[in-house]
Amino acid sequence: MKNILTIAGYDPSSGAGITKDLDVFFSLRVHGLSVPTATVAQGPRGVEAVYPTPANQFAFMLGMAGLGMRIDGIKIGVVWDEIHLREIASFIKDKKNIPVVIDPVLRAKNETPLITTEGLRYLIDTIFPVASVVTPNIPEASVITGRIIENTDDMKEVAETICRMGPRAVVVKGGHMAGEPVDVLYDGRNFSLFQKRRRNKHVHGTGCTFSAALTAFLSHGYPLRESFLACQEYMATMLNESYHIDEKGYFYSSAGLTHSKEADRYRVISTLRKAGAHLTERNIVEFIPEVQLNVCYGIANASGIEDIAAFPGRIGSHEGRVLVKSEPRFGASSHVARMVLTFMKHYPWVRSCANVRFSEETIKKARTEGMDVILADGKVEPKPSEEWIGENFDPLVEKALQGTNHPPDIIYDMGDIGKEAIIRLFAEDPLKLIKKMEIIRT
Ligand code: PXL
Repeated sequence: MKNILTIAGYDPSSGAGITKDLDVFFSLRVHGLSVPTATVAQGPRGVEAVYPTPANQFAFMLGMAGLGMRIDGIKIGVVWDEIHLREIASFIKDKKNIPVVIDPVLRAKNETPLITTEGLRYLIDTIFPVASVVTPNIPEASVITGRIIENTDDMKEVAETICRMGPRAVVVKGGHMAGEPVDVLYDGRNFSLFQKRRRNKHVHGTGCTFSAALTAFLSHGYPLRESFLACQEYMATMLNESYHIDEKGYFYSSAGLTHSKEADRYRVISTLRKAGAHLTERNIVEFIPEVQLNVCYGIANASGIEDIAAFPGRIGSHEGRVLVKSEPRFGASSHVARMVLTFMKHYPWVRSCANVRFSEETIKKARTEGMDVILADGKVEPKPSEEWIGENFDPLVEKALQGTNHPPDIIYDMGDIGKEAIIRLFAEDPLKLIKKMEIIRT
């Protein structure tokens, strides 16, 4: 395991600084350590106050971070003052062969200063020369070089100017420029440009996310250009998934949140695939209704059909054998997905459902086996409440669940003219669902 240290400000709202850096480090499978230079008191509407970490406490914590463990990379964000930088300088003095990424944070979005004048001087004079990469945005690059930056050529020039101040490489981030933003990487010899997509969202902590990811990729041994490109992909995912924590104010992003959702989507698909294989192996063909069978599975906190995976075209049969015709996919069913979405509103841990062929024997067997079975009234159709989007709502399931205080295994109806009777079988996941099918086989 690699250990990476972030030396930066603490943002209690978890949008920037060390909370953000740690989130990114762990998501990129490195262990994160942190030493706060200051507490930057803020919320989604911006910074209110900066409380620098007292010099002796800061020095002590930095000493602890270096004790008894190898440090494989260092990221430096908000540094606040020269007293902090002197400690940082002595800490990194003997750390020659590891990436040291400096995000020269000068001001918060609302212009609150996050470094003193003496701090900035010391940062440039003493810390830049030992940095692997410095990652200013346009306003920061402008202050550091005293130049006005209006286009990509200006960005390239300031990248060269900053590189002459000592770091081995410079990334000038173009998010603050009009038009389609470009990031410029200069490695002391060559430029790499990356054209980004403009997003009309103010996402808090993007600079921290970028520099933390860059440190992680570099410490994994990616070359500089590959690290820069990997960061671009990482940033795009993170920005796509950004969210509000309050109706007003900045957007936030979280690597933990984004990656756990991706991991959950992967788990959902692979579990459904296994369930498809079990259906075939055990040839549970008698449960395939006329409309054909589907089995679905949702991610935790599923909020719409796109969060529920199922088998496109449903599962049929041929010559008495179960026929799984397709690979499970998200958004592939609205029918069973609506059932499970409605169920999950009441019992969020029950995330899988199938529409099973109805027979009196099956219902009887389920009851004998101690299952909780509800006969739904197919005629009553409760209206979705305000928060429901129509397509996520199954009135029959909703009606059946009103008045329950624990999740039933089965909700069935007797059908109607031109409408087949159906058993809706529910379980926590598709493998448990298949087990329930095995139990109710007659
Ligand atoms: O986004 C710059 C930044 C970095 N680190 C901390 C911050 C901010 C901006 O507010 O608070 C701790």
